[in-house]
Amino acid sequence: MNRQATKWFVMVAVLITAGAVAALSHAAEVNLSLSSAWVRPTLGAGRTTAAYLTITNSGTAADRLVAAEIPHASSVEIHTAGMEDGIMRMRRLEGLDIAPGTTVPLAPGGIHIMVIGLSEPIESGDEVPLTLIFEEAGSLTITATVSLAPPAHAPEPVDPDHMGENMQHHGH
Ligand SMILES: [Cu+2]
Repeated sequence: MNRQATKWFVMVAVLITAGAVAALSHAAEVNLSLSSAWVRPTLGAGRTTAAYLTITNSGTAADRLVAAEIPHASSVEIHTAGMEDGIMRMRRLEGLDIAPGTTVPLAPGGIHIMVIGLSEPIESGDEVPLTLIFEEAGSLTITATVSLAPPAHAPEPVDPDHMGENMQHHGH
């Protein structure tokens, strides 16, 4: 090969390699699974509650939770909770990033699915379909058990002092 030909050969090789890398990155996949879903029963006349679960992305691409649905709820929001000035406060999130290779626990005292304006009460022992909508994976539905306390294998509460009725779910 003369010098000019070598130069072209290298250039073509670089382009082919770049193409292969691009093809590989396009092959990156989201592989989401949902587990340990539970929702608190409504209490008395209250029609607002919270749902929790574990989201695992065992794929190689990121995804983002952007919405959630539960039957008979007027709205369902993604919330985060935390202590601010000694008071447990909740804040609405526009979305929740699920990085590849991570498990994201939604648990009391932390990120949760806020269920607002149920048209009928839900009681312990019921089962409720919880649908999560992701940018890449689309809609995924899991059956959530209605329970006052986290079922076995559910993510640990973020802050046990602020579980249950201590958590203010109104006025936000
Ligand atoms: Cu909330």
